Amino acid sequence: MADYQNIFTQTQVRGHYDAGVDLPRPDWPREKVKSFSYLLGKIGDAQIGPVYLGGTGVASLICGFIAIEIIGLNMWASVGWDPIKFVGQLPWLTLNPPLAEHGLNPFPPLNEGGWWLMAGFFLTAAILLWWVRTYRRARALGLGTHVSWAFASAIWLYLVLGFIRPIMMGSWSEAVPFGIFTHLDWTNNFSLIYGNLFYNPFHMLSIVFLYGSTLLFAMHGATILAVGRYGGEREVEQIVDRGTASERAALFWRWTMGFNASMESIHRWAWWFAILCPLTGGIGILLTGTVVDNWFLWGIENNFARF
Ligand code: 07D
Ligand code: 07D
Repeated sequence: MADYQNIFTQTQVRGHYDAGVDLPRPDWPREKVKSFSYLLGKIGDAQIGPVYLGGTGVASLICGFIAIEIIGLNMWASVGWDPIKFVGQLPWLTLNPPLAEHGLNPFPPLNEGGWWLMAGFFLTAAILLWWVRTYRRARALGLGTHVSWAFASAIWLYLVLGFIRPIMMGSWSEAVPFGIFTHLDWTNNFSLIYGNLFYNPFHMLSIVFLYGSTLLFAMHGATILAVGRYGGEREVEQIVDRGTASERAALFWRWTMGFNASMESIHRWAWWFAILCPLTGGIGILLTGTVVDNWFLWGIENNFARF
């Protein structure tokens, strides 16, 4: 592409409308939406479109819409259909999973968890369909499927929390409620019930990769911005045509910490750190209540926790 944009660009470079690369098989009519936004151009690409809807995209949006409707209408009903209370109390409103007495019954009474199961079904369908969309769009463009596998890692934790672990525990009541503060309460209670999640080694690992991801992201983002004046944001070209930007970036990290990643490997570092955060987290949640009932006592048994 001929356009050049970075955070130091004072004027917005705006060429002709770019419909993207030609693909072997014609897909969605791409030329319908043709517009530019000055404000979007301030933070990224100014061009709006081409937007791809496609079968799985449309199906996902419909499922997502149904899930949000079920959750929203249940919340609204819980404040007696008062619109002011609905908006004012939104962060505290909730749609809870089935009561414990219903176990894994797939059809509990609607007001005792039936609506939650239905919303969960449609939300999960929406998320999985969106995953298929990321995979198929990547393939259609001849890309690797790295984004899809990263997304799959988040979906793994989501499925552990709301589907796999509840099934292993024999009750939907183990799952997370749909609600802003109630899902925080659930998280806090989960830690308390199972003897302090801090002593779960997989929670520790998940935190390592969460913190590590922000650190790597900050280091990489900062490095590339710092060498932007030497064209360093054209990272891939710098792998094969090592201009002064890449050399300076590498030297900076060798000077300051003795080692530098390469223009290519830094993205693998970032990808693995991001993926390992929910991957290890999901393992930790799956073990809780199934294999280990109290992480603090488990820590004492394994000689790393002390009274
Ligand atoms: C910035 C990309 C944009 C995405 C956003 C999220 C919704 C929910 C509400 C149905 C980084 C959009 C939110 C569509 C609509 C209703 C009622 C991503 C960015 C802005 N949480 N959590 C939040 C979810 C769990 C925890 C915020 C989802 C676990 C803690 C938001 C899930 C546990 C804190 C949210 C999920 C847990 C939050 C901001 C699913 C352990 C906070 C999220 C599907 C992992 C923070 C009030 C964000 C907060 C927060 C959404 C699961 C813990 C509402 C969709 C059960 C401790 N969570 N969460 O920016 O401010 O993500 O809460 O699994 O402190 Mg959570
Ligand atoms: C939630 C993956 C699912 C999301 C998906 C997205 C939509 C929205 C909308 C487009 C985030 C779907 C999106 C539907 C579409 C729009 C607008 C990923 C999700 C598929 N903890 N903790 C973690 C810390 C404590 C607890 C992970 C720190 C306490 C529980 C993380 C601290 C207690 C769980 C982490 C701390 C406790 C966790 C999450 C400090 C509470 C989990 C990683 C400093 C009092 C989860 C093993 C992640 C986990 C988890 C960090 C403390 C409880 C590393 C830093 C002791 C129950 N905690 N935590 O990627 O995996 O989440 O644990 O105190 O389940 Mg914790």
